[in-house]
Amino acid sequence: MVLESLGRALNSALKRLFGASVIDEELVKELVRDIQRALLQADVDVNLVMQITKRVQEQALAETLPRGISRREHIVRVVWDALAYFLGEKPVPLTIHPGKPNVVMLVGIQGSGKTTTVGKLARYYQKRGIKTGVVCADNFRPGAYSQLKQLAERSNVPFYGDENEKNAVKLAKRGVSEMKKRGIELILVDTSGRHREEAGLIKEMKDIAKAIKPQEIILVIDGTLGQQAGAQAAAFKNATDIGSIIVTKLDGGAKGGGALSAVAATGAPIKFIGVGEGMDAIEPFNPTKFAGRLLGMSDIKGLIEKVREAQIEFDEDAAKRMMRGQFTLTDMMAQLRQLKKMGPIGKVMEMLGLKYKLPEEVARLQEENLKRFEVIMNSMTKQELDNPKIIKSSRIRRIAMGSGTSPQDVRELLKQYEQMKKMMKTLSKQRRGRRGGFPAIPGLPGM
Ligand SMILES: Nc1nc2c(ncn2[C@@H]2O[C@H](COP(=O)(O)OP(=O)(O)OP(=O)(O)O)[C@@H](O)[C@H]2O)c(=O)[nH]1
Ligand SMILES: [Mg+2]
Repeated sequence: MVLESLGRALNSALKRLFGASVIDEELVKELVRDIQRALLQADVDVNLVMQITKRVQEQALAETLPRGISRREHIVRVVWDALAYFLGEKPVPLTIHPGKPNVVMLVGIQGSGKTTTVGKLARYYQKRGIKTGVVCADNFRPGAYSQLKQLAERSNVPFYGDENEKNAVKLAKRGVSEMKKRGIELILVDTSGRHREEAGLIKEMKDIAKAIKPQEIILVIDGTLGQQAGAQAAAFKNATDIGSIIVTKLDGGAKGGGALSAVAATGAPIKFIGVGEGMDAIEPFNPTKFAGRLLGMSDIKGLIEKVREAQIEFDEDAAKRMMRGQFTLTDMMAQLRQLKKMGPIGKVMEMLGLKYKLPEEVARLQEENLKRFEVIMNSMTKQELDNPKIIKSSRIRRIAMGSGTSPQDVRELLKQYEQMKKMMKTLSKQRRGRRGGFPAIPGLPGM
């Protein structure tokens, strides 16, 4: 597993939580101490460690618990959130415009894993249907040419290189134009790592970048550097505004946590991580998922689902449409499904800061009803679902026949729909009378 030792330590900290009979301040203190120890061992910067654990301490015993979540689950989630936050929170994917040449250049100090990563990325994108090619612009290291050529051949990816060219800028330029001629969509340029420090690296990066105008420059950082990786990331981030980062070797050394958190702290986006020597050992970096895995995903997977469900799936487009008075049967079904998960929709309204008492029948709607509605709706056409007004007697008969229900059942569904539609109208009027928007609550986009 990636960052095995950190994961193990964090997981055993959580086990203490699940094993305890009472959860009190003392236990949270112990938990926090365990987490601190685990993070410091993974070479996470002391200040970051303090911030992470402060967050945990403050939120662990918070007075109100999210609906349906136990104190233990809440604490796991707080820890998980804190870790994700310090790993960068949001994933930032590499943007590739298909059908056009996308030039991506990899730089990094000696031995950081550039060539290997070029090979891995080529394979990764080739597999996903992007025409990918690799360019060897490293004329410094003997063997660089054949190293990349072999990797390319193994994945069946076009390769460009020239062992006799002494000028790296020319080499890069020729390689890129060659790949463009061949209609390659993702052109990955491997550069030399003759530098041992950031300053020299950045000078050469600028020279080559001027010549080939990459849409993105990726700094490859060795994750075994631990928190020292932060300095490299910071220097790089200051030098380019089209930069992102790949942290490699997170399968090895115990310091990967330090490297990831230090890089994330600079604000430079980490797009992939390298997790092994094999050609498939690369993963898009998703801080939230990664944090979950560190904590032992199998243990908290259910929790994540539970929390997600409790956070009300919220389709912003649908909500906006509804507020304009456009409310379809499909919308109703989505609402009813949420209701099933969430308890009374009135509660949802309350959370949105709106006072509305839902008609009793709707609030009491049972699962059985929901299932029948679903069956009935399956026999409707898209037109009917979008515009139930057109459903008159003959259509009602057809739908009842098709779904094995009675016309009365179909009418009941339509009645339910009318009621909810009315409610949406009332809501939307109420909203217009207020100060122009829903207050944002956690987990829900503001409107
Ligand atoms: N365990 C592990 N090893 C890796 C990973 N990425 C690269 N390596 C190894 O690190 C070593 C150096 O990798 P290269 O790709 O040659 O590094 P480079 O940056 O191109 O090196 P130079 O061109 O000399 O600057 C090789 O032995 C790779 O197999 C990784 O994610 N995990
Ligand atoms: Mg190399």
